[in-house]
Amino acid sequence: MPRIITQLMDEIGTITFNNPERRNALSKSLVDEVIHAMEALHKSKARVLILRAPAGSKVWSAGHEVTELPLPGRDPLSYSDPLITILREIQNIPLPVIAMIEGSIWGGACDLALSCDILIGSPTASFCMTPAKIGVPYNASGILHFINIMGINIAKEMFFTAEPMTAEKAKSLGILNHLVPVEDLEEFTYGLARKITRNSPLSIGVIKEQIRLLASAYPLSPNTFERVQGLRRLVYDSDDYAEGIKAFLAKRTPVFKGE
Ligand code: YXS
Repeated sequence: MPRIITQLMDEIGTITFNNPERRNALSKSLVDEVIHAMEALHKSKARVLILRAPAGSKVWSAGHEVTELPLPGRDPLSYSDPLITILREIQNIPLPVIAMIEGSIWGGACDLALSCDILIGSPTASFCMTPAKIGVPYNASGILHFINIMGINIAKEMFFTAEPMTAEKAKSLGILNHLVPVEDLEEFTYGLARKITRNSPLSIGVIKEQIRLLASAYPLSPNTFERVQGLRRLVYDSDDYAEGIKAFLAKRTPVFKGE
């Protein structure tokens, strides 16, 4: 059973998550299907992509598939992790990717939505960043992404509290480009996509890549990089990281001891 639905009409490619049983959790299989669909739509001359959940969804995506998180001793968000891979794919494809958001977004799926170029949400949208809830050491490029988009203080609050942010708050912070009534979401999103298809795809693709390069232009010395990785290893080697995953799978509140 495919975990996504792919459509192409009027140079607008649509990828719809279609794994409601797992609340569209970003498993390797779902991510692989999305990446394949993005590449196929790009080859089929789509000029803009829309990433969405089915109309009426309560959950846009529940984030990383927790059962696929490695147990202590291995980096849970390594360069080749499916979630990290799809974030790069979205940021690197020379097409605007629009996140059309109905429902709640959790953990790594927030980074997925924020990796899209334009976010359009309905009032049912919410954003909850969960690494601290599970005991995961989020990765450096992901944290930089949040700092760039919402500023340091809001990013800290999202990561430290693991509390959902409402659509209204996300709009006020510029995280959402547009906040529209749920009944208008589809028409508004496709209307904006159509405007993009009328403009120069070459110019758009280059401007997207320029913005990505300029936004990530933070040179890290090797020493700083090694310090970041060492700090993250302390977390993913910890009992707290194991406890966070065990508690999630057992559907109970984790008891973190700070070790
Ligand atoms: O009990 P069954 O077997 O039917 O499975 C349930 C859930 O366990 C499962 N499920 C997930 N499985 C693996 N990974 C997930 N992220 C995940 N989310 C859900 O799907 C089945 C239906 O879920 P259920 O019964 O809870 O649905 P609900 O409608 O009552 O609640 C929907 C949610 C999204 C509020 C709830 O499922 C939820 O809180 N999910 C976890 C959200 C979350 O904490 N995501 C973060 C994943 S970790 C991650 O993204 C990064 C590593 S990080 O944390 O660093 O950002």
